[in-house]
Amino acid sequence: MKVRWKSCDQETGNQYCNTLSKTCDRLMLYFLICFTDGSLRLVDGNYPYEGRVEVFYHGQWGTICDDLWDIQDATVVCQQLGFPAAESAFSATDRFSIGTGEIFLDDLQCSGDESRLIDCQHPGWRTQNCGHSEDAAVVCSTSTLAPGVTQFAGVRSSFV
Ligand SMILES: [Ca+2]
Ligand SMILES: [Ca+2]
Repeated sequence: MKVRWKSCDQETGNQYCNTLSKTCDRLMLYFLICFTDGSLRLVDGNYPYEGRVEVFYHGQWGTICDDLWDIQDATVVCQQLGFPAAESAFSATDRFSIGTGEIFLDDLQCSGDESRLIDCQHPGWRTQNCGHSEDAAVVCSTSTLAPGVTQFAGVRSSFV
């Protein structure tokens, strides 16, 4: 994920960005959130460090099948999101709700050293034989790092 100043929501190539702003006292805080194919998020957890894993592809969020889903795959997910490590890998149905929409990835075979989940061996986008009852989920190790989706972009004074 890249973060930089932009004035409004926009889509360029495979990058989809949203600008969020919040006024806090007299400071205007801007957050720019950008996703590219392969960006990840954790959904439906009770905490930011756990949940069903969703992957971004061609402007949409989709799920990942739990076939061959293990701690090495979860390690790559957690590290891609800015956490130091993974605690567990399991099916979303065990603890969280299942997803909707497309199942984008299946049969992931990570070694644990990859920097992005899509760098792991897999049969290809949308090549899967699963239902949403097999959606993959993780719990990451807690740390002081924020999840990658909420990186701080900048501060501008707006004295009025
Ligand atoms: Ca695996
Ligand atoms: Ca499969």
